[in-house]
Amino acid sequence: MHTVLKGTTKEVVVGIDRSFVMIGEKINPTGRKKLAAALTEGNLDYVRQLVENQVAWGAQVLDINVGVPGLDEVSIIPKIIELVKSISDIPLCLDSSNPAVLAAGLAVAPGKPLVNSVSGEEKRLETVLPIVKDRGAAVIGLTMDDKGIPATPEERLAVAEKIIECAARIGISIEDIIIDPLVLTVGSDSRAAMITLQTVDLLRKNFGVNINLGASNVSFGLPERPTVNASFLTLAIQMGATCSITDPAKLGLTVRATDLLLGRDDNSMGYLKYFRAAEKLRALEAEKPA
Ligand code: THG
Repeated sequence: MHTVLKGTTKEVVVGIDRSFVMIGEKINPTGRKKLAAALTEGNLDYVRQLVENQVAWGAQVLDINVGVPGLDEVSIIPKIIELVKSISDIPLCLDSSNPAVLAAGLAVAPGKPLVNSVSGEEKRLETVLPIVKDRGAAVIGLTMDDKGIPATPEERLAVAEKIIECAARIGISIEDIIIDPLVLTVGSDSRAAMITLQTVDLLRKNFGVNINLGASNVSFGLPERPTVNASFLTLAIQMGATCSITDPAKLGLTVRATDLLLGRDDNSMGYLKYFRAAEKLRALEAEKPA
């Protein structure tokens, strides 16, 4: 199963037989005061820096979330997308729970974007899926519904099935759906990661669908988060996850090493190329004045 995303010129294929796709998470002001302030003040230099940095570190898609309380997201998201388009030609992942914001973003997004996200909640299925269909976009489906996030892998699988069926009814094919089995923090429930991993396994075996994870969520509240995130992502890729909303500067080497270990990197070319680029970036960053 292949999900094809397109930017202005770049095409990215998500699939179990492809290298794992990193969706850069950093254009998201949640918990990031500096970005929230930059978006509020209309200071696009900082956003530009985050875009360039993530692309340099190997992000193949960029997540765009402009949700700052009190800010008019509908008018800001097109401006941010135009900025990203002027810097990079990679596909975009529009991250909002507000259908009006998604529609405003989809109107200016290049190629074939990814919508983040729909869920099994009735109202969201009704409002988001038609927008996705009209634009010919792909969509992330979260395994939660009107009752919340199910506790068991089997129940999360059932929500995924509902999303896939609703989408099919209005003409969105399963190739254009990426299921996100949701990661909660292991800091508050030590079984949280296992439940997500088991859901990944069921999704792969039952539907063969592409699977995304917001891998950084797993480590909230814990020390040494990148290590926890990297360990989790490795396990998830082995189980069948095919893309992740993540920080490529922190997780890139782990992701390319996992591709190599799983036989998805002929002659280690992807890993070696990534390693050399990362070495150069680190040297540049070390030279920069603080
Ligand atoms: N699934 C889907 N979409 C998502 C998520 C998901 N979108 C939002 C989120 N989860 C993924 N994005 C982030 C972005 C940042 C962080 C975690 C997830 C994060 N930020 C650090 C913090 O808050 O402490 C700040 C790090 C920094 O400053 O660089 O951890 O699960 N479909």
